[in-house]
Amino acid sequence: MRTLFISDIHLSETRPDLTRALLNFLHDARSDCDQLFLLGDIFDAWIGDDFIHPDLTPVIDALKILSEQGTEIFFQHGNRDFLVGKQFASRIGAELLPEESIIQLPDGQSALIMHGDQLCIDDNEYQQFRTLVRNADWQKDFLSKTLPERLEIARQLRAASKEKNAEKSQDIMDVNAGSVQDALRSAECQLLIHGHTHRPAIHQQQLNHQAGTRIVLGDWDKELWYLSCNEAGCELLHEPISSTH
Ligand SMILES: [Mn+2]
Repeated sequence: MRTLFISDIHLSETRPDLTRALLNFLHDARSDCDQLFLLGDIFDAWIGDDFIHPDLTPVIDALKILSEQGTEIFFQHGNRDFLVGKQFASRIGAELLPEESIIQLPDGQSALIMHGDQLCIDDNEYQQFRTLVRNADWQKDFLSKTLPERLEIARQLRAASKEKNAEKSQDIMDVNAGSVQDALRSAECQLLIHGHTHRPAIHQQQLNHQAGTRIVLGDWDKELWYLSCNEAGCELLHEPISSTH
């Protein structure tokens, strides 16, 4: 039994090396992956299931093949691809998960999984934005616009976020320790798995006098990161991404 977790690949037509790396990763996963969890920001932008950049269709096909061959695929939204919908999920044979889910790992441990942006509560500005764009009416209104309109809004939002983030301290953009504890306490879990911060690590922390663990997945840039879990436990792994072939 093998379960894999990936997040923050930020696939886009501007990074064909990331698309190739993911295609290789999914190909390798075919032989022995029972469950694949996509924990958000797999795509750098998503403006609706009705528009997928042609350069990304090989990824869609590879995910579909993987699910058809028996790997269960689960998808959680990130702050970039929060508009991924049921249509896309069914196209790849994946199940869309709520933004916080509790799952069981092959070693029997329960884990709370999420993208992780909801833990960054010190970033007030971002949390306000998150509330806005996660609102069903806002999403419905956005998706009813024409493709050129949606592309333009997405471009503006990205530019604004880049500008704002440049002014923010690193601490503000990391998770808030209290929100991690609250999340684990209310889920009654000792293990949290998330992405988003691009700070891959395994943190041990104290929770109500009990040991808690927080595993942070890495983003894909020069290296690809994944968490691999089997009956013996979990390993956070990384490999270089080749830009040449
Ligand atoms: Mn993110």
